[in-house]
Amino acid sequence: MAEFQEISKLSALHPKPAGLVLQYGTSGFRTNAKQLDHIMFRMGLLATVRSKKTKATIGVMVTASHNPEEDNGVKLVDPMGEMVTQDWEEHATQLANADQEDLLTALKNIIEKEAINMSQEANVFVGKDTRSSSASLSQAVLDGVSALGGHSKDYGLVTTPQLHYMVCCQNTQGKYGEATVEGYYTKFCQELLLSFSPPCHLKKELQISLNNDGSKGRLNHQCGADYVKVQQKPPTGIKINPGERCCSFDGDADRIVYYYTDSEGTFHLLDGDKMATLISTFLKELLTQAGLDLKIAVVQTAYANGSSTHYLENTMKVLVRCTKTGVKHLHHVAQEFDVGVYFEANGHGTVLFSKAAEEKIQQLAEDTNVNDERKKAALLLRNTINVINQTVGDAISDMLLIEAILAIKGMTIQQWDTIYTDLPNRQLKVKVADRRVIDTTDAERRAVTPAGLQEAIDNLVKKYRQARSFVRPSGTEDVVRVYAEADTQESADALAHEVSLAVYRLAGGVGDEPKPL
Ligand code: G16
Repeated sequence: MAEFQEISKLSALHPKPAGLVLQYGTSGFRTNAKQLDHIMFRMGLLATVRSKKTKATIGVMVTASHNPEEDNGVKLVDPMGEMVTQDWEEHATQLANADQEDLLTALKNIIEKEAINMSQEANVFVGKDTRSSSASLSQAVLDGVSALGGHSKDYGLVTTPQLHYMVCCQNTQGKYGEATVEGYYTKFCQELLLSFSPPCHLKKELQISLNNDGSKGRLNHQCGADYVKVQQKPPTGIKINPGERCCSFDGDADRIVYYYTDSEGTFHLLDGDKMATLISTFLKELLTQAGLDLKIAVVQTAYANGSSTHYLENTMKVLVRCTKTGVKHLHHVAQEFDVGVYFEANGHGTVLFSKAAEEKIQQLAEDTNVNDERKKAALLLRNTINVINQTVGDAISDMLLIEAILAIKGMTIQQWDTIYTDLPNRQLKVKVADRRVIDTTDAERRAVTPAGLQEAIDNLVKKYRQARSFVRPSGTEDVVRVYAEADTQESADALAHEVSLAVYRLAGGVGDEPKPL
């Protein structure tokens, strides 16, 4: 086929460094930007083939999200704006790691296995973040698409959730919204201000001052949602007055965390767990007021603070489910419920409403025979659906939703913070020679390998009160992540350190031994 000759020629312009093997991780491929040119070209090929298979538009986002500026990465977006399915993650790994001379064979294998009709049209949307490497890497994606004769639309600089939104709009023929950046702002921002304005005067109250807007400094360097969450402190160089409500996004704006400092200068973090609690409480109250019998659940990961799970299950009486890290996992579990609120503690999350739930809410909102209280609740629920980006966690849409809820409830960030008290916790990273030696089970809460590691963790946890700890290999950075919580910060820090040492000793640590905090 003519396309295949073209691929041979063009792929030589995007050669794979010999011996380089990269795994499809938590959210696509991610590593130093210098190693990614061939990956991008090949993901352009894969997205084109996926588009032919699904007869729909596919998205490719060039970003390394929370990683340091010098990294980059790629996220593939499926037709309804969700992350690409797991069997295609395997295709992606095959294609990414094929030696230069085997690339065509690897591609043909996928085409054959998936019974792709190559004469089918293909359409790929491409977006990129602000990293300096993103321009040439997104060009490599576009080259891959055109090598297979696919059509592409380059959205340039967009957030990851914006690209997910575009793909969903395109494939629903505009039902979800208009597939433009303007359409995005109209749907999530303008409608929010209009629909929530009468009851809460949000428009008047919401004054935003922007810091670290990308005009200077390095992306995510001592700032951003991941920095604030993991370091448990505000971004460096930002002046915060006591009680001021602040939030930080990550590098591609699919995560958000809130925070403030009190009059004593103590830092308070309101992470994904606190957002899940506020949102699910708000929705549950509205469902009750509306008299709608819809099943609501909160989906978390092992990183969820024990206090949040306890509060949701025991005080809010909300169903809680735990999955592996990665929004793709949370998203799928959330789809099992009428209303599925999913948030990772790191601030990545959204709310999903089933079709049936949306219809019931819509019917009630239009019903002229219901009392005022039910009607008002139904209208608020409908407006809430309109401002949520259901394709993926979205920092902008999440922020507006939180702002609306706080305004409607007349709640300050301090009041929100006191709904429950987080157990002190600590997250650390350990460098090991090969992080794949750690295998986990039970939604990553227990390590199966290397031998003796889980036993060591269990023994360490026993030393502390209200303690819990787990370790898992990161899917976005070359590190093992360690999480610990306990009744005091000193205990959480000590436990995290001791578990880090166990990882270092039993899982092949490299460099210096972890030091106490
Ligand atoms: C990605 C995923 C998140 C995950 C995070 C960290 O976020 O989308 O679901 O929590 O990586 O993953 P890991 O602990 O495996 O490194 P982002 O915002 O970096 O794309």
